[in-house]
Amino acid sequence: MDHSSMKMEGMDHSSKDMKDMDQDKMKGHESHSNVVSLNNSTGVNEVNIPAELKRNNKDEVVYTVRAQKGKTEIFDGVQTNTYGYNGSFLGPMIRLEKGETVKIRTINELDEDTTFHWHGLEVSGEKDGGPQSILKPGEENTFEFKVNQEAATLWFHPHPHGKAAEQVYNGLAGLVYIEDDHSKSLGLPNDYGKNDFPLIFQDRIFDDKKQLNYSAAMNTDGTIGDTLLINGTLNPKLTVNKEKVRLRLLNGSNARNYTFKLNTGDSFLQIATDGGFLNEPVSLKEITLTPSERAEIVVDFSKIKEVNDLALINEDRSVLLPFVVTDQSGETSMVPKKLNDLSLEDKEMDLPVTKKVELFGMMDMVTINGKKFDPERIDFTQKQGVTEVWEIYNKPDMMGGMIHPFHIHGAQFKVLSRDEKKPPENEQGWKDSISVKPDETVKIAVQFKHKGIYMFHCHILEHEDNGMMGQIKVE
Ligand SMILES: [Cu+2]
Repeated sequence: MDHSSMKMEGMDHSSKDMKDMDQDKMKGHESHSNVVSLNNSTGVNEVNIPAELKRNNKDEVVYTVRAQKGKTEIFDGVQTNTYGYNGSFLGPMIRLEKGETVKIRTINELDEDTTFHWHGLEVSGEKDGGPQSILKPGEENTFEFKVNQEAATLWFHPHPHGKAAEQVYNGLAGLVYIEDDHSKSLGLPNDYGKNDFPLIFQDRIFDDKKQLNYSAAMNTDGTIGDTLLINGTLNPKLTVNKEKVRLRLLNGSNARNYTFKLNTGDSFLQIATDGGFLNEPVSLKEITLTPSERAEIVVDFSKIKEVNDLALINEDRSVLLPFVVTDQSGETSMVPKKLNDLSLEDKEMDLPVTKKVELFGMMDMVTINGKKFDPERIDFTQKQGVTEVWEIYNKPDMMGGMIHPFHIHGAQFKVLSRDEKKPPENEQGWKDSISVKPDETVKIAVQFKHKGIYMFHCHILEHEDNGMMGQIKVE
């Protein structure tokens, strides 16, 4: 096709006015440069594994998802007011198979507006559950779609404008697993809750009555807590056998970034990014996930020598998840050398940049291309099925700036470059969210399979609620 006819959309950010500032004087935002540590997990509670949601009907695949209020015993003997899907806190895991047609019935049983957003799912705009798809209290909506993307770990959460952060904080988040023939043939650990575990990391602040008081905890620059919940479990531990174990990590926090590593310094294999398998497993000693990013990793507990006091820890060595390793040797699952065949060096590399996104600001003064979200404004247009290169630039501010995790609805994209350099190996897979550091430029190749209006935004949920969001119309 003729690329010269494609017009540039977005901001011309050729003048990097902050470039000349003394780097030493650039300090990050206080709450993000000096992040409060998480309390160490004491490991007294086995981590809760979300139930797999049952299909309602044998002949057609129908799932029902209800957003509800409830009370949850997070602390022994204390009832905490929480939100959940089909339960009082968080949600179930919904398993989808590539190629099948699925109906999902969504019901709002809250006493406030909400939406059901399918993060990472490639569906048309009106099924995506963005802020334009409000369900009022008592309302429901059923939508049907064909699963048309490869195996991946996705998730769902609310997206009402200005209220997304609070509703997620209160507990609305669930998992979507997509499986396909290829994923089932690989021999990877896939026994749910036995050697294949989802781990949703969320930090919270509890008040002295052990309640989630969002308005008291809220930070306009991103709410950060001192208490870690994994799958809603306080002080979690995970019991595993001496075998290869697949951990599907989801950063479900409002704003906190995590750098996961084993306290022994042992390495692990990353096998999947947000939207599918990497071409080959990547051996890592640590991995950073910003809000909404996922990674599937495989830890071989049969190869780790020091299993006493073994734990998954954060960058600052706070203990996130102690492991209890049994003497039992496990299944003979494997990690094949070849997992996918995504090409990154092909024609996309030569496409011109046709969308420019400039992320800027802090607190409630956050913008994209100098503008705040306006539901009446379409910021970009793109043709269905046509790949365009988006350039995302994180413009520093007087304080230096902070990482913004940039997310596009309705599409999985490829990362072409970070500051004109090849992305790290573990980002050379399908992504729907990408961290962008201050003064960094990230180029991505984006193609939408479906039509409709989609959001793109910062996934620090308070930034999103404060208007760091735009809309693209795919025609
Ligand atoms: Cu942001």
